Amino acid sequence: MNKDKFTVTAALPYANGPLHLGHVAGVYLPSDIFVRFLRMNGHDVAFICGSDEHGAAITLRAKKEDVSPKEIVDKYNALIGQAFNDFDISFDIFHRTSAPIHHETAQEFFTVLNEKGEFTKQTSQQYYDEEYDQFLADRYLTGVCPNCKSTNAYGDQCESCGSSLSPTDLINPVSTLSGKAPIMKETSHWYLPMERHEVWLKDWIQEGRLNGVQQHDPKAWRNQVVGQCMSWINNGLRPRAMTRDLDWGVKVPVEGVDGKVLYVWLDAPIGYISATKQWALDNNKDWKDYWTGDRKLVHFIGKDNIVFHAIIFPILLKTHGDLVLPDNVPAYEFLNLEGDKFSTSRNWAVWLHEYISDYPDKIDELKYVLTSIAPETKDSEFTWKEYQTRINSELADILGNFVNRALVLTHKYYDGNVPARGELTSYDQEVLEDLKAIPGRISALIYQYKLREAQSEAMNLARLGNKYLADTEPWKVIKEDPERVQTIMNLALQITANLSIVLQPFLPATAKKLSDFLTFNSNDWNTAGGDELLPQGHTVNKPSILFQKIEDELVEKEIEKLKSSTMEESKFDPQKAETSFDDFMKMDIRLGKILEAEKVEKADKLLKLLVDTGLDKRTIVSGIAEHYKPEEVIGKTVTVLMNLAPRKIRGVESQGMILMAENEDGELSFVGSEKDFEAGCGIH
Ligand code: B3M
Ligand code: ZN
Repeated sequence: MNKDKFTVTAALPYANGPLHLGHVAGVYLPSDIFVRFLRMNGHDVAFICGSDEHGAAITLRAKKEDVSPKEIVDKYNALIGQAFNDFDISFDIFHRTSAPIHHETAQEFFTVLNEKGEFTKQTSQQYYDEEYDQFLADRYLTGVCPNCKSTNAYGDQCESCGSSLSPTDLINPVSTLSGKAPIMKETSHWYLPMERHEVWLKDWIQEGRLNGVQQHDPKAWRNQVVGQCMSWINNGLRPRAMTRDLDWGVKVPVEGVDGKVLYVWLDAPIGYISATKQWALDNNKDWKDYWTGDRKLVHFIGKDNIVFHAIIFPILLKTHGDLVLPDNVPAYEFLNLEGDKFSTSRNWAVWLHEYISDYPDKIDELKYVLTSIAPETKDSEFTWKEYQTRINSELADILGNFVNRALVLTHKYYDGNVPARGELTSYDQEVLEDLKAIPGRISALIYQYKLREAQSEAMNLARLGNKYLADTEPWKVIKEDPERVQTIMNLALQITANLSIVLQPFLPATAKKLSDFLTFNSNDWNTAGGDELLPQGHTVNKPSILFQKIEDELVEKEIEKLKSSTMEESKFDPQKAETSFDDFMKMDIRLGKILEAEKVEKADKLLKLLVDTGLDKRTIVSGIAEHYKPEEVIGKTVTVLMNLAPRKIRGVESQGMILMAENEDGELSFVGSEKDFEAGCGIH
């Protein structure tokens, strides 16, 4: 029997917000099922997770909530940890990257690689916010996407079109700190020359070989994982900066270097190792056993983390030396919600902690639905209607119904004692064949990370039982052939006992209830398939209802809640960064009256205006010529920004600016005076 040893990791969630069902379906639930199954099969396994508490994801959230990064990570580490606990995700440890042991571990990693000459040091010009005295990495910059022209692309990625960007790709970049245009400033960083690793990476990812030795079966990796990695590699690997100018994170451990931290991807994945170290310390184990030798390392992640786990982290592990590379990186596609993407900013989400507090007795129900629709090979969708259908027509009508019938009839006919088995019909024998084959089919699927099919195979056992009772109709046969019914009920009870085993990885609470009904308990997967788990005369308890049906009201209520709490994506620009009263008061804004207007030569958009400002008559060049003819604007009362530094536009000096309102179609409108106030009146 396969007794491989495993270290299984689940992506470290950023401690900057709660978890939603997309995270659960695509990382935490599948990894939990996999690990529960491994444990039942006697594999030596460590199941590792923790919160990712560094990076711009955290500091930006802190700024938004106007609290310190530490307050943010403490709050969300606790919230997420509690939700995992309540949802019964069976991590061996849920650690955090702010722990000192993690900082030490990540720094040691950096130092080893640095001393081995695995980094290069490069100086470059990077965007810098003068007001905040800070370099602007990744998400600290927004601007116009060069590809789709969306106005709020980030320095590392455009969320509208999905293209990955670098800060200098952005058109009109703006600092998210000050809201101002950044300047360029020189800085130096440590880079990982990824191009050095191209050759072995290709062999390892495509063939599963490392230094000529077969490491894993490349066919066991999901197509989209291999595909994404190879497209990255074939596009040419480039040096990637491994440090950042930030003060929140793991400090770069080099003498004399200040204000620099490790890039979050040279920090977070090492969190798997530091968490293992902490767990080993707490449990009298040696962490190295879990990261060296013939240990199988498996990373459960979302598809947006593929290259970090299948390219960058393996480079770090290999160059560090003495550590295993992942055996598999089961990456999940995305789960959508009621026809739309999950969105934290728009609050289009079902939050795990809210679900748990609203439906504390429906944990397994949610697990069942999420595994049934898990986005294993393509994006999938959660709807409350499907939630209801799957629970009612599968869990309640098939599994619940079968278990209930089997146990109620056993009490009715035999006082709860398992009856003796008589001669088997050929139908009985077929059913037993199926019963014996199902656990093997489930395990084959789980070892291939096909958990969705594996759960459906486990449900086939309940289907088998349900059909067996429906076909054999013991409630009718009891009158003319009570002996036959003893055999039927014996078999039905053996099926229920098997269900209490094969359902454990998927529905642990339900399997436990079943065990309690049956006064039978086996955590050993190898006992599954047995047809004499419950001996004749063994006494079972009276059952209670396993699954309550989901009413239409619940579905309606949840959809209503989703719709009423979501924030519509505004067609207008988002509010700009905060400004001070003093800054506002520096602006001199007044009413003005347009006296003369003419087109500026060779400039389609510009009108040259003579404006009475109450103080003087001055020339202002305004970009409104495509919207107004000169004769239309003469006599209009408008709003003038008086003290904008004079600028030469097409050879004409403009001494101020006319403020205009603009609608979503790009039409312009003057902003004037409702009561016809005269030119020169101040606007404050
Ligand atoms: N926190 C990114 C994410 O949540 C990151 C994963 C780290 S895994 C080492 O998508
Ligand atoms: Zn774009």
